[in-house]
Amino acid sequence: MSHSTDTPALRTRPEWRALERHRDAAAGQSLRGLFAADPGRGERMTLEAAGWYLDYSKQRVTGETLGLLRALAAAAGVPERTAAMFRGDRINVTEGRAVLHTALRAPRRAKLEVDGRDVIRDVHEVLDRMANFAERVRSGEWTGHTGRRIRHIVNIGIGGSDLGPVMAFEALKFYSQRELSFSFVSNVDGTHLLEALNGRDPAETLFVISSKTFTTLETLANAHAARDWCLGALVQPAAIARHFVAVSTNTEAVQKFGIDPANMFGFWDWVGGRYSMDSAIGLSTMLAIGPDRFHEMLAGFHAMDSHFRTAPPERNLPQLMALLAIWNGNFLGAPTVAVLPYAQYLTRFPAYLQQLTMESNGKHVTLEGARVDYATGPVYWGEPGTNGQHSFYQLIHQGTHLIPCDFIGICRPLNPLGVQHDLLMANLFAQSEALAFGKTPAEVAAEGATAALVPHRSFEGNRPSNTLLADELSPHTLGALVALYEHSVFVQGVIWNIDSFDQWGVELGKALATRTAAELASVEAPALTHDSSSNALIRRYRARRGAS
Ligand code: G6Q
Repeated sequence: MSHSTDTPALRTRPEWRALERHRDAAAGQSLRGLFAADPGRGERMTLEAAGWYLDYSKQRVTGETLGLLRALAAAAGVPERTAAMFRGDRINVTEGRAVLHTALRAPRRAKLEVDGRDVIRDVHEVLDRMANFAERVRSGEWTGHTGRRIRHIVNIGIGGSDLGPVMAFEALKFYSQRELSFSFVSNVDGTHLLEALNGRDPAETLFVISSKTFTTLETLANAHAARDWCLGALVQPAAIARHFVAVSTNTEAVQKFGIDPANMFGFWDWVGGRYSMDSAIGLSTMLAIGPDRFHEMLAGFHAMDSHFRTAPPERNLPQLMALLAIWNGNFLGAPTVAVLPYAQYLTRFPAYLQQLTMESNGKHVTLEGARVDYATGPVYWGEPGTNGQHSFYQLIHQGTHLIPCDFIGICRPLNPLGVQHDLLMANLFAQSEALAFGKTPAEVAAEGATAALVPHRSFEGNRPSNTLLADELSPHTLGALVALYEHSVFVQGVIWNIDSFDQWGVELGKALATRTAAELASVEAPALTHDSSSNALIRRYRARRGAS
């Protein structure tokens, strides 16, 4: 562990104190004032990397703020910790693991040894096996048990084994093979699986069971139900080998389930679930878009990785995004961030980002185990624009909480339709402008509003936002976008001195339900020893769930 117990507490660092003084001195400063004083701000406060252009001029920062934030990052050891991550040091200290998702997208020629193993060679071996399999399914060479072509692919997984695959499938649907249909089943609610299988023919359906541990309750319950559904029609156990493949690190459990290890695609303990969409967990993505496009996506990830690793702090996009997030959360007190992609294909991106950011940085103790006395990961949420404008934007514009926004837009539409893309983008630009500059009571009055209505129709403005633009939504830009947020999350975690790569809260959930599930299953009324609320809820449920 690079940090010892004498690491200075974050809030006592001189760099943190300097930022507090700077914040207090700038109180009352507004985006209107900042733009008026510096008309070139909108062009200057921008940064471009790996196909993404960030305009951060509508953040409540000046050059001085950024300098102070960079000093904080340096003092917190961001460069050293970044090098340690890329090198394969065990920076996930509570699990004693390396954190090497960046190795998943390193080019074949790259070299990285961890514990004497060439991990890049391992990565490309699996990628090649995935490509071979994906091509066989896509071409129709791989058939089901009765010789029929595979037409439906069902990914069964949850959390990191679902959110990345489903987000990437939606994001890259334009590039997908349309004769194949895809479903993503995660919830242990039987409805999810049954609706996905409704009308499907088992002889044409391939299940990809995605589970790093192959012990996750939801995934195993759905996988067993899927196997029963399959055997209900195809009868012979040999059918499983043609209709089930697994993505996992647990060969023994995969074999026990009945999947041929030849049809298992592996990964490693140094890939965290929420950082795994570019590992074999991306098999469904590769089945959809094909190996070449999948490699383009990996190249996009890698382009952002290289930028993050080598760009100086003043021109480092993930570090900048992280520092803006720290400024908004820790110094301006914003508890949440809204992610607003103006791209229908990015419909699942906010959900994906929720896991990436909140599971990584929703931590309350430092690496050394001390309770933090500052806010850590903010709540991420969002919906694609323009839909959100007709629901929750009201609160962002006129509510009492400060909610920084990340707007994401694409310049060239994949599906041009009349003027609709211009309309979409006009809305994005108009929203960030309105949030930043608002509308003063004088302006509202000048539009003829009655005195009684002026306060209701005024907008304070001064709401900060980022705008991220890419020329097009491609596998490459998607990979770069995900890597941008991954590294931003990492830098924030380094500054907060927390372990961004463990997830004890998820582990708790995995353990908790087991006892209660046994109590629900028992025929005799069990002696319940929970609190009175939980006891009563369990009793009521048992009494009312019906004969089944
Ligand atoms: C991600 C988490 C968690 C995990 C799921 C599924 O970082 O660890 O979301 O991905 O709990 O776990 P399995 O892949 O092991 O089924």
